[in-house]
Amino acid sequence: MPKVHLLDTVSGNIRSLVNAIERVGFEIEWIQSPEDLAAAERVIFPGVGHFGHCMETLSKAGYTEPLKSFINSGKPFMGICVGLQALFTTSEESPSTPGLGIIPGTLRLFDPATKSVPHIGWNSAITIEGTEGSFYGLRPHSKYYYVHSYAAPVDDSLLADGWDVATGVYGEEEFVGAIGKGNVFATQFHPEKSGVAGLRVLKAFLNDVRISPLPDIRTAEPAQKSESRELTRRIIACLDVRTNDQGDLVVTKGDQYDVREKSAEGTGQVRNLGKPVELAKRYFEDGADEITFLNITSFRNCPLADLPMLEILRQTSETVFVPLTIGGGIKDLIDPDGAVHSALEVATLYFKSGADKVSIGTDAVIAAEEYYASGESLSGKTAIETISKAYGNQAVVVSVDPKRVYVASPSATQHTTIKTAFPGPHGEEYCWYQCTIKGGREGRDMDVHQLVKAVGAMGAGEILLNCIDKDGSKSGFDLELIDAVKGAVRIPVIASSGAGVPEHFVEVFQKTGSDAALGAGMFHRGEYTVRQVKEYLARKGLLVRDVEE
Ligand code: 1PR
Repeated sequence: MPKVHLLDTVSGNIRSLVNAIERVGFEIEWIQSPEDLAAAERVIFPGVGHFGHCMETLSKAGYTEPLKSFINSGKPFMGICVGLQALFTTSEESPSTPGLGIIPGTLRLFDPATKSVPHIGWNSAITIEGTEGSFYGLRPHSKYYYVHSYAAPVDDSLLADGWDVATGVYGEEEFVGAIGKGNVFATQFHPEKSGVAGLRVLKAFLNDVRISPLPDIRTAEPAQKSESRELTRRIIACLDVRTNDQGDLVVTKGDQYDVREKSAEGTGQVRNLGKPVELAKRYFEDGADEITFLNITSFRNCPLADLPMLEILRQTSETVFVPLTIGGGIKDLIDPDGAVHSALEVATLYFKSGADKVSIGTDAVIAAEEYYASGESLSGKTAIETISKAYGNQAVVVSVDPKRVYVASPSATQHTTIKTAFPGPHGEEYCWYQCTIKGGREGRDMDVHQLVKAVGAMGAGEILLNCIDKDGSKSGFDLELIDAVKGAVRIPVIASSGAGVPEHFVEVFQKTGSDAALGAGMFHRGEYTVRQVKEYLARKGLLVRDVEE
């Protein structure tokens, strides 16, 4: 097998990239010291997380000058995500830390006043006319997976300086999605997470097949909606996983979080809807934009290294090239032999096994309670803070499990209420959303507004907004809840719970500002496929990522 050198100084989810490179027929050789760079023929540098942290790690390990020399030697170099950003002069994320300075310019924070930040999801990388000679495998109608808060603005001086630029559009901002000149090629998006379109880019770079000039379609009237240059509507397939009574790891699905079959005799077996790795692969092939695994029983009393979800992720990441999120049990853990592991260690193990994001439920509520008890001061020690500091806030999702508490009037509670169009059992016209922990089994004296504000302050990158009242109901998402949460935070919100038909996805995107929508039961039961949902959205004029074969 031909080889490529991989420089991984800032460890994150490198497994997906390794799997993607192997998938397109190349073998990895690791760069283990700065001296190895001199002998390398082709290098990929997948930076992750914080710009300053990445540059400082490179510098401390002695890589800065050897990396510049490699790039200046004319041998093929590819940067990914922060690996692209590292090529620039500076970043607003860490103004005092210099980048490699190969490309003139400063990375800027997306404007959070007008849209959710980070920018998460599938967007374009469309070449500006006449500038495609340094690119590999990019197609104007393909969508690529981005996750970042800072980006390089599109600047004429880049073009004047001979850089080829491909762009995406987020809200009112146009940003650099890919950039290249001579031997340098870099993508802000993650090719290893961009399905078939991303594998095509990697394969072309590794085989040195540059794209031939393509027309500039930025100003052309899109022939189809899917040609539009913006973020698509993200559809996420969610798999709740646990062991059943026979000891097998299964995908299950509850009604209001009760996952046992109902029978005349009472409570029955845990519902078994399939095998996690198989189902994830099916949803990927069907066009799911992301896959989320929720380990709903957290495998208490299991040593960290033996957690079954680690193997599920390892296997899934071999065939699924879209982002993978893992939730359940992300907190400080004590092994049965007494060994203590921090939440950061737990998350690290998941990232190394193929996860791109971790989702935190119970521990986030406890941390938020402590945040308010301490007068809204940050301890720096919570799982959210430590993981987002190490891996970037885009890697930390907070999964919220709220349920409605009806009240006759707002004055009946100290919590933030909404006036609901669906009154309570005694005609109550108001409700607040109570946060729960331990899979909905325990309600806390905290409302969803308080929770999302606190976790936003701690550095969470995204909210996975479940709703216990709606879970498994097939009656549509709780639009009132989603509206309330969108109004309270700037980070992206994933709508979850209640999807039963494709129309529910259209409704949630048209009537709320939700950034993504998640379905579970309707996919597992085979009532609709992800592809059918996306086709329906497209027919209704909503932009979705086409499934590429
Ligand atoms: O608290 O950090 O250990 O995380 C536990 C995680 O497991 C949380 O994310 C929590 O939401 C989840 N969880 C715990 N118990 C259950 C349960 O069902 N008994 N599942 C559970 C939550 C809810 C959704 C579901 C949607 C869509 N599952 O993710 O997939 O409601 O379903 P639908 O489309 O079929 O309506 P921690």
